[in-house]
Amino acid sequence: MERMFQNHEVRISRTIEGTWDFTVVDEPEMSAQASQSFPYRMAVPSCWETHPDFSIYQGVGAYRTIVNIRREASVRLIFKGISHTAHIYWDGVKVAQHYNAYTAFDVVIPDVRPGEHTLIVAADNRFSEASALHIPNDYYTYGGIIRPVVLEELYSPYVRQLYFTPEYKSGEWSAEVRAVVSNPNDMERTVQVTGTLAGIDFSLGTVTLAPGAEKKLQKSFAFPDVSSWSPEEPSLYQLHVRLYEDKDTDSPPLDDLIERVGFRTVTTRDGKLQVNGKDVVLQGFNRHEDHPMAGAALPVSLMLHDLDLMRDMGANAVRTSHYPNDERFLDLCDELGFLVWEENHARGLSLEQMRNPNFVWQCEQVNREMVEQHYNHPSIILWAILNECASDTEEGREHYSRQLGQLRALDASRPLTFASHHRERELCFDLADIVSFNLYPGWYTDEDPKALCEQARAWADQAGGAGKPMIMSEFGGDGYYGLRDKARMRGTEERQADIIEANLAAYTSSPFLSGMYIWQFCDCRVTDATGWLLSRAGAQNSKGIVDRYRRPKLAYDVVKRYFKGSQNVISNEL
Ligand code: ADA
Repeated sequence: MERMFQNHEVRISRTIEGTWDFTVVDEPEMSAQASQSFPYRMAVPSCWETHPDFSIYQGVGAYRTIVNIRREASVRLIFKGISHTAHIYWDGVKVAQHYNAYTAFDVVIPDVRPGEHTLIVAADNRFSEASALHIPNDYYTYGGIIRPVVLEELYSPYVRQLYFTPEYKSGEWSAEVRAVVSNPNDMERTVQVTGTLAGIDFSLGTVTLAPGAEKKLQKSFAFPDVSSWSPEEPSLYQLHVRLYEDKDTDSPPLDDLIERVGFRTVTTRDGKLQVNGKDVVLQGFNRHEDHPMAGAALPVSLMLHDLDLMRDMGANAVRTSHYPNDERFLDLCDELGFLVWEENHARGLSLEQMRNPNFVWQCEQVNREMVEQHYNHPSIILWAILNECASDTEEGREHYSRQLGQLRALDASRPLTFASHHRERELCFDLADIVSFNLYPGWYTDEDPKALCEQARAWADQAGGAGKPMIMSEFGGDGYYGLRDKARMRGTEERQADIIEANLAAYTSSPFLSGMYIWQFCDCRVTDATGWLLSRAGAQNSKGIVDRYRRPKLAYDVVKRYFKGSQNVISNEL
């Protein structure tokens, strides 16, 4: 299942799950050669590292399956995530290519005959100059079809995308609904677009589409009787948009799309962050999509287990470090009322790495796809970019400025931030709505967390961040699961618990903070390489509060004590 709710009542849509034929090849195009054999079976979705023969394989993996089309249609394939570069072949012909593991892409194949067709997906997870964002790093770039694949049969214009923007004014909810309608056919079509939300029927109007054209329709409507979405009561509604033949809404609809939405606002005011006008303090975790048995392709049960553990510790927030997450995880956050910081894909890129000729377009694409695809999740309250990149340089600043501008143009309804480790050298705080610091007192430095946090506030104030809310976006320390010692030396669970305690004691008692995210929820696999960062013992980042199998370390109860003990909603205004 590709989402946690049904997306269509009219459109014929199915996920192509199960096992596909699999092989490894030297280069993607070899996968579509008629002579190519596929001796393995591989689960879809999954990471190939979970197969015993490919646990450390980096290269090209080719997947093949046969799909059956019942009657002539345009076929739309949606790939929710292929790591990291995808090459798609339909009946031996290349139809699409896409970079980045963490965002979806689609391809429409017109006039597909009824019968059997061969779909081949070549996934490439090699590091090279062609990839500016997937690089050797402090997390692992897995290989394969890591998120669901959806096949849709289109017989008419279709609703490609919906955007829902709630607004609260004079004590009442309204919302702007924007529909993007596409015509995959080779003749002009005129369709009517209607919708339903919370029992209210509305019309978005009529649109005429030339062959291959796409148009947007948008209108605002009042929804007087809905309940707000909030962390305490995450009320969700189905937004169901249907297409009809022009002037003929009595006939059955031609197409439909269902989104699930929530009514809430996010604002920043007086140096604080508000959800529905109430000041909130985010208390949560940085989380990598990583599990020893599943790699980056966690099944829904394990995603939910992660959120259940976070909730058990009293967390109300999660940061999708350092890339856009699986939509099903975001769906679960919508359902459970988690507040999500979602960020684009980048971690710790130096200025030299940002000069990769592919950096600009690859960032532009991941930013656009992240916002377009995840726009409707009420749980997402912040967008962020470029974790720990070169925001301390004038040249880096140009990238931060352009990317934050791009996000603002795509979505004016959410505040923007980025996580900085540049301390007093930071040059970009004036560009963001919220200032966020990654600082590791007690681990990488010997500083006192409270004094450092106050110092960080002063740095932000001097560097263009005055009056903006502030978040401690990363802090923590290594704790090797099972390594316990009364001496509490570095790396023991005891020492990690001490570091977490000192940091949480400081931040939960700092009234000027709007949030804190522990680094990190679970231990994660990292690139196995040399160099100070990547030579991590066991090729894993061991700063998890639970280990890779989600077994709690000693720090778990410390977090629980602090997160459950403090009040995360400070005032009630709405
Ligand atoms: C950084 C970075 C994380 C992780 C962490 C650490 O701040 O953003 O991805 O590498 O440090 O464990 O050192």
